[in-house]
Amino acid sequence: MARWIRWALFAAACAALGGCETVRGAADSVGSAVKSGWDSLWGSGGAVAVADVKPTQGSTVSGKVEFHQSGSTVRVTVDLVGLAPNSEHGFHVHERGDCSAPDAMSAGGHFNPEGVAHGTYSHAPHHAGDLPNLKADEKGEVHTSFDIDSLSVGSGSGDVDGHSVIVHRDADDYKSQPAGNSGPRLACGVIAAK
Ligand SMILES: [Cu+2]
Repeated sequence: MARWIRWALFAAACAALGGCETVRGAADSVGSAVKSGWDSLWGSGGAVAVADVKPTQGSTVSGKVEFHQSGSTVRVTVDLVGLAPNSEHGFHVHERGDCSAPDAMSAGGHFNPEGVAHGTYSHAPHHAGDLPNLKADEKGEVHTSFDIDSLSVGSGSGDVDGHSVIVHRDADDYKSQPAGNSGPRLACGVIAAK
């Protein structure tokens, strides 16, 4: 706060004196202070990874998933279109960054670096790649975000870089092994760090 008061007094003094080149320099340094505060809020470096999500054969589901490292957690932002209206879908990070098969089975099973059981994303044990079910709105779209502490971006055993995201036809029951009985794969996207 003191910084702002000093700057305001300085700017007022300059204005009173009629023009002052250093006002611009002072304003720039305030701007960079705001930016560094933003960076620390979003964690070291604020690493980001993105997946362009594409439909599997016979599906119309597509969109984008972003992973933002924010301190010790990752904020996952999901934007999808082409789902059935008001439907619910299992959603996970899968082991392999390979969406080449028509049914996306090339992506393998769930990303599970700790070798534990499938479960609910919010209670241990669960796969690092276990995420909350996605709920499509009345237009068949998903626009949501949530925070996950089992994943990371750019470093650590939970690093999403090089893995994939999968959207399933059915809801994940968070119990059935190994994948929550969430059915075939509607869409797949390889996750790449930016
Ligand atoms: Cu899955």
